[in-house]
Amino acid sequence: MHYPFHLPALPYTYDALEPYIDFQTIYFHHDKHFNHYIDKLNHIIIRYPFLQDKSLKWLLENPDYLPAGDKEDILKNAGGVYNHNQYFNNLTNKKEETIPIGNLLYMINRDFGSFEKFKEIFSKKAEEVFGSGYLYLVMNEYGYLGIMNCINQDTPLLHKLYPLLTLDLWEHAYYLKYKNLRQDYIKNFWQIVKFPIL
Ligand code: MN3
Repeated sequence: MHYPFHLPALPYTYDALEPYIDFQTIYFHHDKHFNHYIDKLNHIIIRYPFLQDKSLKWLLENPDYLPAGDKEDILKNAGGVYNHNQYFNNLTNKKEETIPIGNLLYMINRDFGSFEKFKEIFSKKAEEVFGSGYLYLVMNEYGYLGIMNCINQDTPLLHKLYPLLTLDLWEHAYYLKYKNLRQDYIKNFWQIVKFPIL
């Protein structure tokens, strides 16, 4: 028996993002929801030895090679693993990481006008997301930025777009603390978001 995927450890403690995201939310989101996608994906992959040495990215970028009968379930669960990995790695309790610097700052200024303008547009689009899904800051193969919404567990990878920021807008990401006030969760994202160094 070979289970290729494992739950990665959180890159911070469960309470590190308080008061913006609380211990309980992070615990259930990471140890239960995220882990569930890993278990489900492993249970499908176990039946296909040729998929067991493939990366998550490969599974998501090559849907045509996936076994027809399980293709949708593989994409859904691999997407769940990929999106959660991005999301948790893209949060931080280090204030200095919440501001884009260097190349990324240059690209944000170029493609959105300013960092303030980018935050305004991203927040507005996040508030407009309907149902369960994600909002991403993505980069295309030419190095240009855009904002993209995926529903359920779709990922930008299928469109050759790479997420630089991933905001989980499923209710489980905020409901324990924020209840119906999703806009406050979105507003507080800027307090704990980790911008990558490009
Ligand atoms: Mn989630």
